[in-house]
Amino acid sequence: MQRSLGDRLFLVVSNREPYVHGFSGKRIVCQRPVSGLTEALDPVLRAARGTWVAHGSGSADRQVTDAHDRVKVPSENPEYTLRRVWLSDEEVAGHYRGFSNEVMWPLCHIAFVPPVFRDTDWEMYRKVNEKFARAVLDEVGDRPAVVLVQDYHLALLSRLIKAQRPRLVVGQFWHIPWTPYEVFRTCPWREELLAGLLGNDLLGFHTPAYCENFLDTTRHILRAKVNQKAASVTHQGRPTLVKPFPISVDFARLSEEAGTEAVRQEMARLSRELNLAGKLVGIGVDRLDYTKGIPQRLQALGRFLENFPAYRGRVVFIQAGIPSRTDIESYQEVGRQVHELAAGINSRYGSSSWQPVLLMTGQLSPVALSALRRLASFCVVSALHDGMNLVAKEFVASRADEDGVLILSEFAGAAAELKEAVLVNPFAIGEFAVKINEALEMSETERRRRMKAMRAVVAGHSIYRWAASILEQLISLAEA
Ligand code: GDG
Repeated sequence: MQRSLGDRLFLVVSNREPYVHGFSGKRIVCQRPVSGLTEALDPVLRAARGTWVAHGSGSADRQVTDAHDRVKVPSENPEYTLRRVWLSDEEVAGHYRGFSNEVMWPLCHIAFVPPVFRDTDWEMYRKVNEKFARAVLDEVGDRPAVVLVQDYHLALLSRLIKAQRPRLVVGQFWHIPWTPYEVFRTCPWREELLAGLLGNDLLGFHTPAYCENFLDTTRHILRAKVNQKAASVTHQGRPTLVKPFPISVDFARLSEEAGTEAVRQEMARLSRELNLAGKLVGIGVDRLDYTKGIPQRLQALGRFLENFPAYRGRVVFIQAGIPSRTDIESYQEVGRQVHELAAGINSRYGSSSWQPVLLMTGQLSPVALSALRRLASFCVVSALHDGMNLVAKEFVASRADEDGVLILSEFAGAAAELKEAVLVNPFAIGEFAVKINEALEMSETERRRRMKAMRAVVAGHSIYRWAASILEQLISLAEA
């Protein structure tokens, strides 16, 4: 990465920051947020020694930044610069909670939760995108730079940056799906959002299907000129390349970490405390989000225990589900559903010595997550719609022992690559229950064959390959 960057600054922009400083009593502590995006990009920034511009959301964030709102991270071993953008409560409410999470998120995911379109949120979304543009332009100054904007919170940003610095190379990666145009056209600000995204020189999605949906949307809504063969779309005389870049994980690190003494000890501790000895363990690891299909997963588990009674008393399903976006009603609702379903299954099938479902709602450490992945006979990813889903790839990366079955939703981007997973339609509960049984009945030889094949896929395309291919594409645009 460093070789291909040369003397160019690599600047990443996202709403969420990779390190959050908060108070614990009087002490300042630094935490990593639970987010696929920051998990994926932090190692890239470390390798590139670049700058990350993001909203400073921690209560102690201002205490650790300098006069230019910058702090070096990670604090114990500084490798790159984090430039914080300060947002008022009102801006966060309109931009993040309102427009980003109640319009863009449901609009781009087919999870049957309708978007809530409010003019005031849209105004705030525009305002905050302008604020980010000022911070980026200030960071870049006159330097040669490659800018990589992240995600759906900043759909208008690239166009704003390019309006000031037309020669700057700007790309954007969209971490969530792009829905068919028939869905996207319901958005009252569809033209502005699309024009904002077409301010990019390069726009990346996880899969070819999302790229096609996007191109189709621009053709229908903006009457933009699409060149399928060149994977490009031209609007108001400006071309944007639209390409798939399936995101990944740090395979080598996860694979190695899984074999460490710390993880072995954590496996023993969890096994003891959760009474897992002699049990077949299943896991789910998700933010409590309605797109992740957690209620469907629990329903399928209930059906499985109903239809395959021989497994009663033998299977423990651990759902790590950290609360997310809890100020939005649809998120509170999914949290309630998950708790009710887990309690229902436990009271119906459980006994004084065995609870089939264990919910863990606190934030887990990387070591604990690694231990859970190693303890599992099967991991369930049952998203109703998911850009990629890193949990699936993390599970595969952690299984250096080449065992364990991945049950994966057909509607997660990861299904396009992890073809040796047991694929499910999470809406089809009966079929899903049968797949859980299939996973548990699978022979060791077959489990190993599948896991080996999936490990080869993830190892061959780690997060560094992902970043390098986007960067190479951006640099070749810069040099063109
Ligand atoms: C978006 C897209 C895309 C989860 N629970 C805990 C925890 N996690 C970690 C997981 C994983 C990350 O959070 C979640 O990543 P995902 O990819 O599953 O999902 P999103 O947050 O929705 O991410 C997604 C991603 O962006 C990247 O492009 O794959 O499709 O929606 O790393 O392990 N981590 C900790 N405690 C938990 O309880 N520490």
